[in-house]
Amino acid sequence: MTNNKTVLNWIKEMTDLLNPDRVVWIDGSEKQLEALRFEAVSTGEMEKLNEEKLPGCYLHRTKPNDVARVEDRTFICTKDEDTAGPTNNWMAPEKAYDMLYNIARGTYSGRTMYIIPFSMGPIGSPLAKIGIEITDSIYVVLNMAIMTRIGKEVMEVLGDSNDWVRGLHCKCDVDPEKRYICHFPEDNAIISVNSAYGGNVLLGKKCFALRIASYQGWKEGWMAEHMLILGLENPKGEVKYIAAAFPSACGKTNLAMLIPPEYLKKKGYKIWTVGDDIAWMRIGKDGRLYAINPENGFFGVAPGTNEKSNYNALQSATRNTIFTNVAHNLEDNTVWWEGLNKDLPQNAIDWTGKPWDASKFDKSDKSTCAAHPNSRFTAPAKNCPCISPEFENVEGVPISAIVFGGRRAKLAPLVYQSKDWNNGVFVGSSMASETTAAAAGAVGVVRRDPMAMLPFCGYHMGDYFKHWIEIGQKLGDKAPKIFNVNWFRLDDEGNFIWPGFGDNMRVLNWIIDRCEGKVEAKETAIGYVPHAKDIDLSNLDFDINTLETILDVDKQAWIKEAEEITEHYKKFGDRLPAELKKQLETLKSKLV
Ligand code: GTP
Ligand code: SPV
Ligand code: MN
Repeated sequence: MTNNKTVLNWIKEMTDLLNPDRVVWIDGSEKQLEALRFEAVSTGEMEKLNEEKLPGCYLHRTKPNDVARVEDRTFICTKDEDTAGPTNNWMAPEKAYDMLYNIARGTYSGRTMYIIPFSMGPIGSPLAKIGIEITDSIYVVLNMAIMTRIGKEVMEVLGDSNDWVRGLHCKCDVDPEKRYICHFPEDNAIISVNSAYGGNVLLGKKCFALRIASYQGWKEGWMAEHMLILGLENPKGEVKYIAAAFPSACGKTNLAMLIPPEYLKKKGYKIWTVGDDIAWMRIGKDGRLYAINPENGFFGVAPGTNEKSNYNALQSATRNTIFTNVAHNLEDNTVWWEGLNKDLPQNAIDWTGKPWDASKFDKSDKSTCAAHPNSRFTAPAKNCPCISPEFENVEGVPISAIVFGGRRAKLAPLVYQSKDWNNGVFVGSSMASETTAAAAGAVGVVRRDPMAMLPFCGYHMGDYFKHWIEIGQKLGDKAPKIFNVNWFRLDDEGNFIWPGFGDNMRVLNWIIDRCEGKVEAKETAIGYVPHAKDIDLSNLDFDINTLETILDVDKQAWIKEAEEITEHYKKFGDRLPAELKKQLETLKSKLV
């Protein structure tokens, strides 16, 4: 498929190492993909679902020990340990290559090696980047075919260039003890062994588009961020774009595909989805910040997705979709998950492959769930009813607002605006969130997750903050405004106070109004907080006094928070930008 020497040499080296029985180049043709689907079904790797209800859809189960990203086994392998920084696991490159090649050696024997050329971003776009993933998993090939642009054309665009990312994936024995997800930003290389779960093995996604790309962006003057991108259309037909960073399983897909409340919809408000997980952003010719979504599909959380919470995601997953670790409803050969609807399937197989007993289901006990809490759908972006007309725009869309957010049962107000760019960088750098099922480990623990990039930043986070500050300096007065949101405040009984989902539109409208200078706000120690009357609560059964409680800035609680941020900042030592130190001091002085 190519004469590119750098590619052919690498393939030769990998073939010698892995010893496959067969080598297959993925050309991107529907014929080849269909043959692979057929093969995966015949070996039991995937199950074909009801062709009438879910055309072109398949179900896959991973091993129970392999259901989420493994952050403690994820490494940044730079020559200097300091380049990886205090928030990443580090391994010396020679040691890592040695160990990984020993694990991978000969593991493709009796198997087929698939070579997937893929483009992150529209093929040929000046903002796009190319990768090649080698894998022994058909599941990976078929997911990559949805999540990225793949095939022959990618190799044509690459030509003789050496500017591409080498991705090696080996399923091996899916042994958690030998599972490693390693990144070599200085070599443009990724090696992932002993896993078959999405975030660990779809190497275009977190591994390339965030960990490697964040490093590239640092070197080349752009940004790779864990952000959704949406367009908000007002009744005049004007569209403003917002990029938002929330940690894993904290609502990016939901916000990106939001349907406004009925009365706002009638007025003419509409949301367009550009991306739901990753944004690559750079300064455009006019000096504004432009973003593209490097992906071509959605790898979305299934549980909780339903007609009401996220109609557009559900629609996206009605055809040509791969479901992973959801329940198999044998009644009609479809899928089910907690929160899809109230009809608990009476004849179903749970995500571990065992018959599911609906009578024992207890929402609060995860072990009784039919679908894994991190079960996912892989759906083509073009299926999404609200996909933005700008989705394929090679220049990207201009960003008016950047929004940070996380899960905070207490403290963080529903929404506030930072005072300026550097203050916004401070807000992002100090954000915290309760952990979710998207990564292996404890769930519900508050941790600092700067810019929602803690598990995804491919270099020293102090340098990453500095990079943000420098981008802001270049943008000057054309910089997007920076906000923080929290949909997840809980009452004393543990219920979410804010209705969330579609009603988040009310908050987005305030954000855009602030960007356009159309609405006043209350200045507080942490930033500009809305006057409760300015959040439109029309046609909503939600009391303005309750809204006041979630807009409140509790000084005592923030004093404690500032102390925790001080601790958090200590990790970065002298790589913490002076601008951020100053921001923290200013906050403290305003809280006394
Ligand atoms: P990743 O794909 O892991 O990066 O996750 P994500 O950030 O795209 O999260 P997603 O939109 O899939 O939402 C994850 C969970 O948060 C789901 O269970 C949603 O139901 C829930 N969620 C999303 N938005 C809201 C909201 O506004 N309020 C509440 N209470 N829950 C929400
Ligand atoms: C996340 O965890 O942020 C995801 C899913 O988007 S994964 O691809 O597994 O990283
Ligand atoms: Mn994500």
